[in-house]
Amino acid sequence: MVKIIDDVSRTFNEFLLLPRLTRKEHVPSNVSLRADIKRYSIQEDKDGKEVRKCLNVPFVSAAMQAVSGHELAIALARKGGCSFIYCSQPIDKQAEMVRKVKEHKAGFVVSDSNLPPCAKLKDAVELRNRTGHSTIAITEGGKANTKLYGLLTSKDFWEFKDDLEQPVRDYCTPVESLVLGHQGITLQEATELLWKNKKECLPIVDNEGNLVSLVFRRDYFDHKSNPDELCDEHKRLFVGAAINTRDYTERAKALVDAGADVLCIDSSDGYSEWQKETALYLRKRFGDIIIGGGNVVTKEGFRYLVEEAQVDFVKVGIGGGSICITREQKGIGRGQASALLEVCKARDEYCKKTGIYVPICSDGGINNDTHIILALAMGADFVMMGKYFAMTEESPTRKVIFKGRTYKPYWGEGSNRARNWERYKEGELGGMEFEEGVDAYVPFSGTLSDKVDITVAKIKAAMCNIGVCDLKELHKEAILTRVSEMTLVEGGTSSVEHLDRIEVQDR
Ligand code: MZP
Repeated sequence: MVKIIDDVSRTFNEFLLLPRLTRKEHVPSNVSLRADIKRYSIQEDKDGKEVRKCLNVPFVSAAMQAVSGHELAIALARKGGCSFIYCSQPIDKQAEMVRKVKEHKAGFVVSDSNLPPCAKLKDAVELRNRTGHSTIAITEGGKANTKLYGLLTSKDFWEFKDDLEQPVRDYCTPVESLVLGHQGITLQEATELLWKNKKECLPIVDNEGNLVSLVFRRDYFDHKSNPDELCDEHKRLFVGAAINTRDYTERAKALVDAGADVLCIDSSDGYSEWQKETALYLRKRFGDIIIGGGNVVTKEGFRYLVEEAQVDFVKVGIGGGSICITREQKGIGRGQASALLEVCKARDEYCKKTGIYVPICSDGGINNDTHIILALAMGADFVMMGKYFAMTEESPTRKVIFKGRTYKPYWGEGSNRARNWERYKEGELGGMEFEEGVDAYVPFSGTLSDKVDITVAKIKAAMCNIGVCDLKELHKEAILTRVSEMTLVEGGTSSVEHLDRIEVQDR
């Protein structure tokens, strides 16, 4: 006979947080958003023997083609979070993305807008529109790490006046006239050269004149203004990578060799023997590396991943993703709030019994900043987001304009579009009869840095209202209330006209 559990499946929108006493020390500058990402022993932590692995902000980006490429991973690590580079691509390409993040030296950018001298101005326009980068390196091979010929910027030609069939070699500033930095130069020295020569961009070359990287004047300030930057012990940016339960032996090795700090087993249903087999292999092969497992939505799933598979953190969520149709297609899943509350309770019980704390990641269904605050209050240590990041400048897709508004494409990993990569690898895909994700567009929301700053400000303000200064206190002190539909209506604006919906006429 089927078993029916008592409560209904609940979502974030059904809850609100109650304010608690705000003391004078509860100001945003005192609030820390550091979040554990690796299991640890409470006792060893108290004795000072444990070096806890933490994110500086509790956000990770979803392992999805439309989300976590190397540019987004760099931008997110600089804000204190971590990206999971997607595994729905060939192993060498994924490893290359990880490598690009690890090799990114703050302020030193490997040029990804390059053309050979014979390319035409129209190619430069096309490249600029595609990447949004206005400085193009002109190199002998048309790619980075070949001999530098010159630099072409938007100021060197006028798209609407010059003949776009002309070669870029006639318009760029040739290498002889450029101020150059030499490989090994420090960021401080490079910045001084930029200031002294009143330049915006300094190409760094090796002894043979090959382009190594570019230093931009604006990046210096950017670097200074990112105090939360998340790095490994060698001061390289922190990055994660997703793996699947099929080619994990080969893939994980390539990713670890490329420098991945965290491996996360990517599956919509992680309560499986494949997941256990994969996690145990990774632990045996790579020792102390951080391993994430999931996704689960029940306490049984949590216990299995923690006790049997011994993962370091557990990802919670099935069917709540903004592009996900798993629940419609298979009838499998659970409201994200219910799933999270049950799994976090199981985590706390496990911690009480064993003294081991296992971080929880709430994955999918974050529709606004309030949902992040609720997820953290419900016990999540950090949240994984797809749509939130797909909307930003740094996601790996091109902007499109539709009816005067700017959008970015966003598609699920279970959509045909995402799964197509395997066709190139092994010919026609066998066995895939239905999709679990859709192919969609999301509104463009600007740079990741600006977006994260606003979200962080809101979370810190809410934590001050609750009277807590860190996430552990939030887990202990938060009090949630369920909301009626009428409470939701009351919470919105009432009987006022929004300026953007009416035409204001000047008198
Ligand atoms: P969201 O932040 O866009 O709401 O959700 C992102 C999450 O949706 C991912 O981290 C992943 O767990 C899940 N996802 C990704 N693709 C699919 C799909 O095609 C999916 N069904 O459910």
